[in-house]
Amino acid sequence: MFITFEGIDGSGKTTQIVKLSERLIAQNYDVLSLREPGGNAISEKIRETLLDAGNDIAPRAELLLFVAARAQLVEKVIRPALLAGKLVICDRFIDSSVAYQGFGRGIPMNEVQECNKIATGNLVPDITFFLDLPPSVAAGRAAGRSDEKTDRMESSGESFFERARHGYLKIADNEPKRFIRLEARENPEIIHEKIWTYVSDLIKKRN
Ligand code: Z5A
Repeated sequence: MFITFEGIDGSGKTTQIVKLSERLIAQNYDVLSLREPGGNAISEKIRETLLDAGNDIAPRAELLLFVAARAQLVEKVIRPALLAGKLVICDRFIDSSVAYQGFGRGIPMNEVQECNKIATGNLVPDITFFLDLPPSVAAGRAAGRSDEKTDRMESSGESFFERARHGYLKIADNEPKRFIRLEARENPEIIHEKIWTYVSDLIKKRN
């Protein structure tokens, strides 16, 4: 089973992935947690390039770097893990490119979708949790982590994140069965229980 998490920076994906994977592991599921861009040596190198605030990267080059990192992760890590029967959880996947490079940067959607298809060989998550948070609230959370330097993507400005959020809401409208919108301002435990209900239902259906 393949589960992904989406949402703008600081929406609580990491928090929820930790809770979900710990609960699944406690029930003896074989869980692999990954992040995008990253999850293997090559994709982590691409991540460094993409997030380095000193790099001036053109929008299409940015898209191609994100999908190159994705192609490596799918081929070398995700597909083998799924074939081995693992439950794979990934922090971001195809929908991030649609939201950020498509809606955020304005790259035509057919180009983004085509790049995603090439990178993944049409692998689509079984379920995706979209933690929906207004960018202004996310910015407040980021300010609470002021020890970290702002990376290249985080420097893109609030209107960019508004467009990305709008993109996510569009995906939620278009794919309501797979792409589940959750209110990210709720208590983390309440969000986790909602996610758990979806995941345990899906596991039951698969067995
Ligand atoms: N990107 C792209 O453009 N295209 C692509 O195809 C892909 C990615 C794959 C990767 O960032 C960047 O790449 C990202 C999108 C772009 N750019 N931005 N901006 P990243 O991997 O470095 O980070 P991130 O994924 O954007 O987010 P994050 O920093 O890891 O945050 P998070 O995981 O969503 O949130 P968190 O760490 O769980 O929580 C943030 C804080 O909020 C923390 O202090 C928590 O304690 C707190 N929190 C969590 N939940 C709650 C609730 N429910 N209430 C209150 N406070 C909470």
